[in-house]
Amino acid sequence: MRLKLLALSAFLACVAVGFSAIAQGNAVMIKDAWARATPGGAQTGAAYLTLQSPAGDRLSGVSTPVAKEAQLHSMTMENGVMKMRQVDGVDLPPGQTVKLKPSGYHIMLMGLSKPLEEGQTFPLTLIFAKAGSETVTVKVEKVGSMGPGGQGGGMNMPGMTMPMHH
Ligand SMILES: [Cu+2]
Repeated sequence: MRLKLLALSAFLACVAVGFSAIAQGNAVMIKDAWARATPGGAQTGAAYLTLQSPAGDRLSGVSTPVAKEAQLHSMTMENGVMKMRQVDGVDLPPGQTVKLKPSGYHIMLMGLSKPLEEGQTFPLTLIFAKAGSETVTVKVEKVGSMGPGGQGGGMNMPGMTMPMHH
């Protein structure tokens, strides 16, 4: 019983830490910001995170000091081929959790000043239409990770290493 309680409070503590970026009012909840390590001399990386806006908002821009340019991209399957495209924003419907993740919306980091290495962190600034800008810390996970904390690391989806249109 005591053990169970301990486990529960540890879980709650994790949840609390995960959501510690919550502020009042229009603020957008941002959590699980992570990126994939970039192999070799790759100059392009991708970052992902989870967003929720109680009032509804729109993610309209991103920037980071580690890359020349950060863009919002969508990824869709077309005729069995993964295609990604730049989008000018990602809508955050009120109260809905929006996950930027591999195979969906993502933040493309173009022109990395140096490779992203597993275990590293870097700042990423998100610009919201209503909430203004918010800077979060992105944690770098393994090459090929499918989620924060290295979920599914090592799983290699051939379609995910896409040829860059740059
Ligand atoms: Cu992309």
